[in-house]
Amino acid sequence: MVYRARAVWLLLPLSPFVSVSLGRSVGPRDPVPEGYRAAPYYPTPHGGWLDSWREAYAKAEEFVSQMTLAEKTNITSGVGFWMGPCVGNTGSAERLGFPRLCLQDSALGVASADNITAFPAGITTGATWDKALMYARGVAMGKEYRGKGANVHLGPSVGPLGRKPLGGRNWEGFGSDPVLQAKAAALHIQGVQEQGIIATIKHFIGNEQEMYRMYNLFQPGYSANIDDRTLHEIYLWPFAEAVHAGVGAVMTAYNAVNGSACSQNSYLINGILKDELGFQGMVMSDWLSHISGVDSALAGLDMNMPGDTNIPLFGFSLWQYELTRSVLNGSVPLDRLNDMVTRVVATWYKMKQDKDHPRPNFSSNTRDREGPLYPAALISPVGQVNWFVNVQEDHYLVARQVAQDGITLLKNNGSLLPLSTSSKLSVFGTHAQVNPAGPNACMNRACNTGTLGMGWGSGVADYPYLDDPISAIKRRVPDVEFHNTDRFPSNIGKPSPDDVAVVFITSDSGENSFTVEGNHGDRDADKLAAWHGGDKLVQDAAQKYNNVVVVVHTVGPLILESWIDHPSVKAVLFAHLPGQEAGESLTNILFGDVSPSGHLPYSITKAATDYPDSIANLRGFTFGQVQDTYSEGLYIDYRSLNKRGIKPRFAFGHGLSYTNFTFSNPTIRPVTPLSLVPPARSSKGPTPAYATTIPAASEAYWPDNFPRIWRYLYSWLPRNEADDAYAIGIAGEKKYAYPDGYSTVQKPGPAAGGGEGGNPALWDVAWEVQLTVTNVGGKHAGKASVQAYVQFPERIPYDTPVVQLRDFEKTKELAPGDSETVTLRLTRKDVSVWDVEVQNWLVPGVGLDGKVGRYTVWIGEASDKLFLACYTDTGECETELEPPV
Ligand SMILES: *[C@@H]1O[C@H](CO)[C@@H](O)[C@H](O)[C@H]1NC(C)=O
Ligand SMILES: *[C@@H]1O[C@H](CO)[C@@H](O)[C@H](O)[C@H]1NC(C)=O
Ligand SMILES: *[C@@H]1O[C@H](CO)[C@@H](O)[C@H](O)[C@H]1NC(C)=O
Ligand SMILES: *[C@@H]1O[C@H](CO)[C@@H](O)[C@H](O)[C@H]1NC(C)=O
Ligand SMILES: *[C@@H]1O[C@H](CO)[C@@H](O)[C@H](O)[C@H]1NC(C)=O
Ligand SMILES: *[C@@H]1O[C@H](CO)[C@@H](O)[C@H](O)[C@H]1NC(C)=O
Ligand SMILES: CC(=O)N[C@H]1CO[C@H](CO)[C@@H](O)[C@@H]1O
Repeated sequence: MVYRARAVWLLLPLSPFVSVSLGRSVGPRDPVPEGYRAAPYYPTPHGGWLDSWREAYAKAEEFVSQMTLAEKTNITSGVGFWMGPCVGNTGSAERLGFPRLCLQDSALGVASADNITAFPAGITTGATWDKALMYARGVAMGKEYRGKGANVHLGPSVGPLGRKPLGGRNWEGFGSDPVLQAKAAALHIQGVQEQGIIATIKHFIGNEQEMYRMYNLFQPGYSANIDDRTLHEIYLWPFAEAVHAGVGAVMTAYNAVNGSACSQNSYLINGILKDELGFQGMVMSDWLSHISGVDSALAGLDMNMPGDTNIPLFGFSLWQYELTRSVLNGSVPLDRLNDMVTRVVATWYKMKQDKDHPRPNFSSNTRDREGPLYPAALISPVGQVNWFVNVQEDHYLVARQVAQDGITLLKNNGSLLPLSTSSKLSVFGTHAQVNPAGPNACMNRACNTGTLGMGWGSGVADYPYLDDPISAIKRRVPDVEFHNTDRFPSNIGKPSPDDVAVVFITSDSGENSFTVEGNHGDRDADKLAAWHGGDKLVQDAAQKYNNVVVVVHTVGPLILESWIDHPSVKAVLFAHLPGQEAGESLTNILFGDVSPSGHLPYSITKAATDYPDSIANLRGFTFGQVQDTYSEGLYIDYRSLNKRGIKPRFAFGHGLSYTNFTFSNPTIRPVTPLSLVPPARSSKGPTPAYATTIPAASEAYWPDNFPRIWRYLYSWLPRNEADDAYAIGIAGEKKYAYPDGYSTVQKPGPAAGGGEGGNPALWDVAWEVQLTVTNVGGKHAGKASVQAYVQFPERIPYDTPVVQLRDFEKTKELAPGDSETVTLRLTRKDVSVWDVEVQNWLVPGVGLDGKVGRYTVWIGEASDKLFLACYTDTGECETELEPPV
């Protein structure tokens, strides 16, 4: 979420999040369907038991043991909406040298800042299928966050995962498959965190539509009802991989899971995330989703953002001074607060932010040099807030490479592409040109005017510039004819047979804090049709021209049936959401400087109804809590289509090139022998130990004559209130009404855990497949995408999707005739299923004799172009096979 505080009137507490703190009893609700249950899981596992975090925790322990109660509760909470330079600002412990932390959107660049790079969106990055680029984009973004003095990058996003094609924020993530999301996220995190910036994986979990996601006065946020196996094998998978990559922070989702809000769901945070996945960093709430004080702390939340209750700007918080009170009165054990604060401080040490980390030198509230330091205070001290530090370096190159290598050629009949710069070109569509009012004219990009480089909402950044397609085309073909309209002009003369029309169409979506042309975040109005009559524009152009190239800027799949088979529509390029480098990245492809090498990060069906209702449609209004039940289980996107034998128009992973590749000489090699059940985990190492007695009330007293800022959130209490709370705590008679299943006894942790992301043995490489990729096209250089899908053995006691993506690689640019050897890996987890009875990852192919049965590793360029397979039982590989789907 989040807006820029452009004007003081915006600060009036007329927030679009009109909602109140409802505590734990949240209003009338439709019952959660039978069988879905949010089980209690207490207490929060202490952080610090893993070697990889040992040093950071040792430093944190030393540090935290010197902190007072009010210092501790100061840094586990924001200080209020619009109370500092960033979208989230924590309190500080200045006495000890701990700064206010700056948390900043978005997943595609530093939001609301100048002189940054507006990178291509996640979905475009996913479409590159290029690990090196996923990492490089993360490195560049991390450098920009650091240069601006931020501490925490609020990305990457893997939830939504893309279950529903209409979902509003799918474009912030990398595509509708857990493995594509997971590998992209892990590489992004690695790139960002190597720059000393804490990455945040979000939104945990089940945030697959925008509509009804939030709790408010009248209605709880919807409940995503997810069964255990589906959670593990689909939605949790990228989070597990992110934790395995050492991610420093996790943001919870607005919605509920199994009826319990994600910001206070003890099973999810304490159980799944912190115990099973062994997450050692900090868990924050999404903005203004904090609805309980004591309960959320017990459920494992470590930081509330931006600090306010869910009606912001009144100066009220459920933590800060209230958390101080809850510790003094004995309701939140000091042990829990110590763990919360240790997690925050350890994460800060882990990214080495104690060493010369810059302070924020930008303001997300204004672009002026000077401005209020605390805009929400109305009467605020004023000072310099922007230093206009240019952090771009040469990152436009990475941005352009991602935009270019994400461009996905879906169709190229008669090899119309690449175009010659001497062809007579006519360009149609308003989306070829930047918004005439400027690329940032709409707040949070909440309009679809001009070139579409990103969706809308909090997941955006300001464009430093937008290299639009028409400018880039004009640089190549100066006398191009541009028809800046979405209605086909009636006065077009008869084109000659070789003339080419290039038609730009779009589909947009975003966060539901804004409605654009009737779309409430999700694509609920335009659905899977192109906006602004784009499909008609293509049809009209195809009536007139023999050669039509369609360029699609889109947040996700569209239904293309009204024109895709038209003989004049020869070429279709999905350019996804290219960010600032929309122009040259496209012309490099259009005119053949490079071959397209993007592949679809989702399937494009022939009809919206090719998916079951639970995926195809958004959950609409009901009184009470909207129930979004994942009745399709594992079967989303291609898993669903393959199961039901429905051929999509373009399959997941599809993408053409100007050249052709062959895959040859496949070999498979067992690496680590597998057992049915993973080897036993090791037990938890020691964690920091602190005194657990209730601290003195004086640690919470307001200092005398403190110059407080109106509505700013502080962690101190008036002397009498601190004393009263302390008296209750020490007497210990009045007990908090703890939730069912509450306990303070640390658990050894589940068998499936043991390391970051789960049992470390899950990442043992089980098989390695190698093959040779050769460019046999003869004319154009190009990069090939190599995708590995696993098919589970027959006759196992689990229903598994026909094929599931498990690894992918992209070759370097291969000149005609050139080859590259590509290696793909399958881990133990890749060949396991989550057994809900055993509560562990089992390798169902392992028989009673200990031998591993036949897993088939299918290799190809797309999920429906799998002509080559290797078998784990015989160690043989075959080529020229019939694809399994
Ligand atoms: C939701 O309920 C299902 C069915 O009881 C259960 O398998 C699953 O673990 C629950 N998930 C969470 C996160 O509580
Ligand atoms: C909490 O943070 C604020 C803002 O940085 C600071 O003014 C205040 O002194 C801090 N409180 C404590 C107890 O350190
Ligand atoms: C302690 O304070 C918290 C925060 O105000 C409150 O929710 C809780 O009920 C209090 N506990 C007791 C035992 O009074
Ligand atoms: C970028 O920084 C320069 C100063 O280095 C400043 O003049 C310019 O206005 C900034 N750009 C934007 C878009 O704010
Ligand atoms: C491809 O073009 C040929 C003529 O060049 C035409 O016969 C055929 O129908 C076209 N196919 C499609 C799918 O448009
Ligand atoms: C690639 O292979 C296809 C199918 O064999 C063929 O039709 C096409 O002409 C080839 N393209 C190139 C550029 O070699
Ligand atoms: C508040 C702050 O630290 N601002 C710094 C931002 O970066 C510029 C350039 O490095 C410094 O001059 C400012 O002091």
